[in-house]
Amino acid sequence: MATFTVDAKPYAYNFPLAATALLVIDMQRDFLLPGGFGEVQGANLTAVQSAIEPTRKLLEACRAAGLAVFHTREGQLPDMSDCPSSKPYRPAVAPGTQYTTGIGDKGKMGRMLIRGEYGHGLVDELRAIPGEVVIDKPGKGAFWQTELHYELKARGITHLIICGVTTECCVTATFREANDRGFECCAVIEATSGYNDKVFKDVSLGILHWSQGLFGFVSHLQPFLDALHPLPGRELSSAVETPPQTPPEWDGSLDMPSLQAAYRSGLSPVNVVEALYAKIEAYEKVNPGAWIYRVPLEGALAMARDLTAKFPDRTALPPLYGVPYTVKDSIDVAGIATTTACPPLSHIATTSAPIHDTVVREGALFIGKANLDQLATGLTGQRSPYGAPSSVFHRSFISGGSSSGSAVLVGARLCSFSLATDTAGSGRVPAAFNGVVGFKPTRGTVPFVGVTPACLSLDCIAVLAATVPDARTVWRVIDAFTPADPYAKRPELRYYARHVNATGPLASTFRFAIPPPSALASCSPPYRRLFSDTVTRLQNLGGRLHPVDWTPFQQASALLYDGSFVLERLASIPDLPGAENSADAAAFLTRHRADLHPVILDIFHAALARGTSAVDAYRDLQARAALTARVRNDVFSPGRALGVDVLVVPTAPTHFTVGEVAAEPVGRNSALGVFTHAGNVLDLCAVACPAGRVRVGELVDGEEGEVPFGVTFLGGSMTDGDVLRIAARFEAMVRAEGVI
Ligand code: TIU
Repeated sequence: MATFTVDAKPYAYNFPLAATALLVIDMQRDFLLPGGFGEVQGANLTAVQSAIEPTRKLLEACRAAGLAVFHTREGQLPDMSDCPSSKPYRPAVAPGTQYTTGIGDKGKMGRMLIRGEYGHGLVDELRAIPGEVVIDKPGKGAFWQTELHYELKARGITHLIICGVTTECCVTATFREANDRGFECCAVIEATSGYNDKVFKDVSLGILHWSQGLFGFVSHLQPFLDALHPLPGRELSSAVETPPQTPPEWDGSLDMPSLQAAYRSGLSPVNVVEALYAKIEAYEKVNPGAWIYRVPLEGALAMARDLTAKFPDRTALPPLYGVPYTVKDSIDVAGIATTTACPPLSHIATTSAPIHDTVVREGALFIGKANLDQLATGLTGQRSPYGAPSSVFHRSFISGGSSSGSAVLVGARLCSFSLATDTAGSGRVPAAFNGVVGFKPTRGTVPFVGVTPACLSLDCIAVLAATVPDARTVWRVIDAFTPADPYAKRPELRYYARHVNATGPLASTFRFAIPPPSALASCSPPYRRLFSDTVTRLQNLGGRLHPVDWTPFQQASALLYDGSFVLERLASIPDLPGAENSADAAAFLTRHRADLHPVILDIFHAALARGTSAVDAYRDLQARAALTARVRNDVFSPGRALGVDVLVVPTAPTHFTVGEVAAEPVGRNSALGVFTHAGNVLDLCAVACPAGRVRVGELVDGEEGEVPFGVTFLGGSMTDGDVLRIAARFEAMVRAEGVI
């Protein structure tokens, strides 16, 4: 990772570009312009405004260098329910107070320091652009009652360049809080100011770096401008007000950073769509069955043209601008059928899933809906009436499922990402078999709304993408608390997260566990060998191997298909328009015999035949709670000495051929999930990554070619940011070694 150095106090400040964010504190009208709260406080506004221009320069340089940018705004909710009484009361009752008005009172720019009022907004010079994060905070420090820590960790940020107003108040309060959380911070002298700089500024900043860096570092602006500018391939936005002079460069790659760089240099999404559709047509002849619906070329071109009209400023493009994407066909897109690969369930969606609307709003180009195992039930990709695509690597090998089409389309580079689902491994197994990344965030963080469920209490959205950073980019867009999702995690859970290790040996150390030899024995010989290579690589990356009690994972896995949860799949089948008694699972199966995949029918009939009682179901729920608590407390316990950061497993135990699955469709399907089934039962997050290649002759005598091998990093609930960081480091290593 490129690391930059600037002169600073108490000594040089080093910051890794990809792990650094600029944090601009409270550059709001209320603090900086006449008639706001700053004026009420008796501030010399001209003095405080002196920070605006240096902050603008710093912001421009950081944007041009591709740094993450965060802005904060101080303000209360309109009903002030988030405002401690002392905040307005203390100054108001002070003897001889100058305050005749205060927080919540009407001023010239609306109610002072109230969210949504004009004065609460950022000054025009420092407005946030698409893709930048704006954190609304009720207090002085930016971490209290906000998602700042979660958002920083979600992006793998460990270093903060801090500026804004006021130095003596919110800037240093936030700086000190960030320090406790492990962030390595540097304040920028010219880009911060306060209401009494003569008395406070030097002292406030001096305390930060006193005593060999009590809280962190302080530097001047110029060293940052020198360090950040110019970076190869980037231009300062002020320099590109005229159209680019050189033709746009695009290497044809759909990786998001390549696309974004090409769009910034003038490439049109129209050209991308044209090139892509030619490729799609050609691939259809090679490996059909990945699509259920494709947006016609004319429609895609129209959307691409709309995008260019909507975002004319190439220096301020949203994070998914012009990024072609697909959805698994259990996710609703208004006006298009959602089939869930189950014709009796097919219906034209009247509204889109919120995640679809969100990615489109952030610039993504929707090009179609991907095939899946019927009812999102299966890990093979062999259970759909719309065909069975094979692995993008080899015609004889399965694509994996249930998100079969999603993984194939990303693997064949026919879209940059696909939104899919993962209940028992449906986003991970196909990722492994097509050499792509499958990220299953913590359940209940990404809204599962507008999606036909497979097993509602275990369902989770998954992102399939070419790389870990791409999956992370999509996740940052769709990760949002949604009250409409009854399984949404409480938003407060985002307020707490473990500290970061920003510097020193601990910054690259992590603790990991692996399945015991008895569990790994289910892997094919090449998979065992490649997994062993993975363990060595992780140790070389700084990972320390810890023992783990495998029983809860094994028991959780068994609960999924041997217990009552398989019946929840029947309970999850939504009411069918016009059908009577559709909640009656047995009647549904009988009525739609002809339309259901024979393997799916067998699975459900077998589950019903077990005669599971309500007592069994409650026992399973209790077992799930007990196992989840055990794993939370004893395995992924990041605050404790014995906890591990990640459990690393082979994503699947082997890769079957189409013929092998046809010969034993249920048994081989179950075998595939041995390392994925427990994920959602135990409330874990998971990142499946490519980790090597297998010569297929090692799996099937006489076959030629290669198929990918993948591993999955599983982490405790809400530790997605940490798990992605480890996975990204591993991915960079295997990429650099050329083994994927
Ligand atoms: N009052 C004061 O000096 N500052 C604040 O209330 N907020 C910030 O510093 N942003």
